[in-house]
Amino acid sequence: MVCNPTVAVTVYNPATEEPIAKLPEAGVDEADAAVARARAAFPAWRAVAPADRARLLRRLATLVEEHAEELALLETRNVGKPIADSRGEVGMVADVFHFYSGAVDKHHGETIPVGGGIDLTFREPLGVVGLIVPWNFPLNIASWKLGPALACGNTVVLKPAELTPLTAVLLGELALEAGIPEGVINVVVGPGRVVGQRLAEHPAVAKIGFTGSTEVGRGVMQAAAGTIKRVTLELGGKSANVVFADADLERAAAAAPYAVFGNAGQDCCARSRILVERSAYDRFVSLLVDATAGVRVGDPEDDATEMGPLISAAQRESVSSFVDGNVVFRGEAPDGKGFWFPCTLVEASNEDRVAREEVFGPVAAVIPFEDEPDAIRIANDTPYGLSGSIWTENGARALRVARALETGVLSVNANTSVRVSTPFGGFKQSGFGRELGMQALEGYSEVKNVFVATD
Ligand code: TXE
Repeated sequence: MVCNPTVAVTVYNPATEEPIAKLPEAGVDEADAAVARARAAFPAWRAVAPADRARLLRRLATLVEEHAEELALLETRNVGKPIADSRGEVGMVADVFHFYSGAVDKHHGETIPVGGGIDLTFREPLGVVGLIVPWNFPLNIASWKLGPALACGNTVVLKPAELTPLTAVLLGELALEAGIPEGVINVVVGPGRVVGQRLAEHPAVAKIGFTGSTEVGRGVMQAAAGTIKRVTLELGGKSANVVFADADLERAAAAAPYAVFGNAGQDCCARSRILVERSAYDRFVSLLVDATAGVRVGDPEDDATEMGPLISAAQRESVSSFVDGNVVFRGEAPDGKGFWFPCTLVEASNEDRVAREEVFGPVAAVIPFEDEPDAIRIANDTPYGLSGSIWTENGARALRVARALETGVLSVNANTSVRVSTPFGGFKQSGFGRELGMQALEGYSEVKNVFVATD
């Protein structure tokens, strides 16, 4: 880790509001030092034989598995997410490194038939890449960027969010223990507007992989423009959960709360607009209220907990500002210390602020629609386009609507968005570029075309 020993970042447990760690805070000089170290490490890292690079990533995956409980507990204490969720996320981190370990020698160039010679393409690493990560899935999102970046032979500067740096620091230590050379992964803990901004502007950084708010993403894109950096942006969402009257309503209602209240709603994929066909509206809303009342909110370290607190007091204040309309359900939340907010369902129109802006908290807008074209119109009437779900027993309709929705990731009769081997990313103002799957490798490499004259 690179840091300025004179300034400290204090990290809190959002369930107790107690400080849990104090870390030195990096500034511009430390960001520059990290880039210099990554630059120095690049030639040797790109030259590591593919099988050896794969072995190092595999070793990192194994170390994550061996330290799974420690990582999960750290993530739970720092983010407030239920321990069962943290365990699942750490499992995914190990799977991500296993996947990209296997991808190292499967992402390659081709030969293209041309006249007068032979044409070859190579997949070249970019060099030093800056990875800027948010606080909602700190370790997971770091791994989605680190895996493909390292597999392609890049070196990295990883900037976790100020509120949640702990698992990134531990991951950096595990990478060294795995044998990944010094300087290949540099974790820099510091403010986004200082360290993040510097990485986005730095002439020696070739690419920024960013996840965060659309507003900050826009700024990163502008800062990166000065040096024509490559940019991948995974930004906000306002995704629709579209429930047709011909769906299995019990199943759809049982799943819907977890599609928006998971991670206390602090999820860019949250299906926070629940669109319901008018003819099934009353029945579905009644089932939804019952299912939402069943979400277990409480101590994140309890195995049975399904929803913990929000990340901060500021986040709670921001989420509260969305609840001023027609509340159809408001659940329970613990009293006392911790940034708690109850599961809340609000009846809304798609024009209301709660349906237009990303709440990033456990508040869902329930919106009726008349028929299939109306559902598509409302679902697409948003500047975002990240994820979404379609619930119907009609297979043709499922595919027809899936093709019509302007969004990067969709589930039919399910509410999951993210899998290690499948591409993840947004349309419209939810960003561009894809993470996960083989597609992520495209964003961390350049195609070089070489023509060899043979005539
Ligand atoms: O995100 P930011 P914040 C949304 C969500 C949330 C809001 C604010 O609506 O309420 O954003 O959260 C770094 N140059 N999402 O403030 O600010 C920052 O340090 C470069 C959506 O945490 O976008 C952190 O590491 N980097 C979301 C990262 O950017 C900068 C995830 C994200 O922070 C920077 C999180 C700058 N000028 C929040 N300023 C999602 N889509 O998953 C900040 N950063």
